[in-house]
Amino acid sequence: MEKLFRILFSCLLLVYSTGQAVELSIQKKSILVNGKEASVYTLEQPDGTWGVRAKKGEDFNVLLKNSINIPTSIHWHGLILPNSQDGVAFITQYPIYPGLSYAYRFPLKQSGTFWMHSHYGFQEQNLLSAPLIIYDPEDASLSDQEVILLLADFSFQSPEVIYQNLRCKKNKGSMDHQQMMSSSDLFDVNYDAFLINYRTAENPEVVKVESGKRVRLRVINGSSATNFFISLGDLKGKVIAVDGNRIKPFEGSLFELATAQRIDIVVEIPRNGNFFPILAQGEGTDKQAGAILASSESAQPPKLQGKVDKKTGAFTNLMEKKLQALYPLKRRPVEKRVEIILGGNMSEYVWTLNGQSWPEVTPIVVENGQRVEMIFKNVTSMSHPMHLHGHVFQVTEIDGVALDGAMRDTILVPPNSTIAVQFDADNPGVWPLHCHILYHLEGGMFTVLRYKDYIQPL
Ligand SMILES: [Cu+2]
Repeated sequence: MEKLFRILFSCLLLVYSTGQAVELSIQKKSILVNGKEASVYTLEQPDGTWGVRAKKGEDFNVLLKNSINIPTSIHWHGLILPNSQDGVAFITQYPIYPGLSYAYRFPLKQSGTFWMHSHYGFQEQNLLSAPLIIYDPEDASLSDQEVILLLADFSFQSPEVIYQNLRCKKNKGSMDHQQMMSSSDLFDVNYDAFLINYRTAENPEVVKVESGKRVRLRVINGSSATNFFISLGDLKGKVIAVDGNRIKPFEGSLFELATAQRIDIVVEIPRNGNFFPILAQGEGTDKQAGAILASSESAQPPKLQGKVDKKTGAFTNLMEKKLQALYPLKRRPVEKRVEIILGGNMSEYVWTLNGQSWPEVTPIVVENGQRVEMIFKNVTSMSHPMHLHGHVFQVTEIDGVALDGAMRDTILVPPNSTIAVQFDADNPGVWPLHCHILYHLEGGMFTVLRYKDYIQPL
């Protein structure tokens, strides 16, 4: 009898833990940019929820359906997950073909602001991305409300044409090349508009907030190729996390956010004033996106401009040098040191890691259990946001200065700069390591970190 009860009980437990998968569908979406309609992509649940919200400790349990007419794959950016769930087409899984679904399930070890995006073809350029927020009940006291702001860069030109033009432009000859290099090392593509949550500055999202309350801005740079300066205007902010990882609070009102990075900023809504614009201006450009926090419903929100008078300067790593992890890596000797030269042949728009261009690359091999240091040396005139899948690393050295820097999954390496990061190799698999400027990635700046003796599933 007791045995029967025990069997019944474990059956009940099994049913409970199986849970209901979140249905997430890859769809087309129509948006309005500069008065013109455009067709882009999105990831939505049946009730219209954009992306996924989940809880730390629970399972990420998603049934992903491809409802568009081309193959795709979706990567869960920043998550520490089993290699088979990483969602990169032809590395850890085959693409999901039109009409088919793919089930993802793994325990969520982290909490914070993450995102998801296509890792197939030029789809991410067509805005195939969405927020992925993981809550920890312990974080509830940090703010009274949250606002998710996903940044994007938009062009009416197709990414295929943009890429062809980049290759041709660089080929036009040394004179043009010189001119181009001096004027636009800060960005590759002249976008028609920058967006926050699919909207331009002229047609911004207006979010209701309350005077005296603390709002946690979860800002995600989901752009293809743009670094953004995030301006809080009159508000003062306290950064509490970058790339989903807590840092020691860092105050300011203007922050740098490289492609694919995230920043969580807590702002207190003042009692005087009704509207508080949050602006994101593209590095080296005079264009911006915006959203408005509104503590008044009666007044008319101010007009925001998509184009401003002054272009921004270049990113520096001054902010990065000041960030300190709240939960740093435990100190231990480095057992594997890997130098990675970020290079490129500008005349052909070919980008390289240690002189190699994907897919003709020699994987970086690490052993399970090793403390690994990766030293990125950028010898090009452009900056590169380098992203490692399946791991979180700590920034430990910038241009020869040691630091107890932020824990991240994406680090911007400025021109002529050397940045070292460390992590523990504790997640066996074959993991992409690449520049997140999508046209640099397409131009070859992609390799894999492979665990010794790991058998690649594909
Ligand atoms: Cu790059």
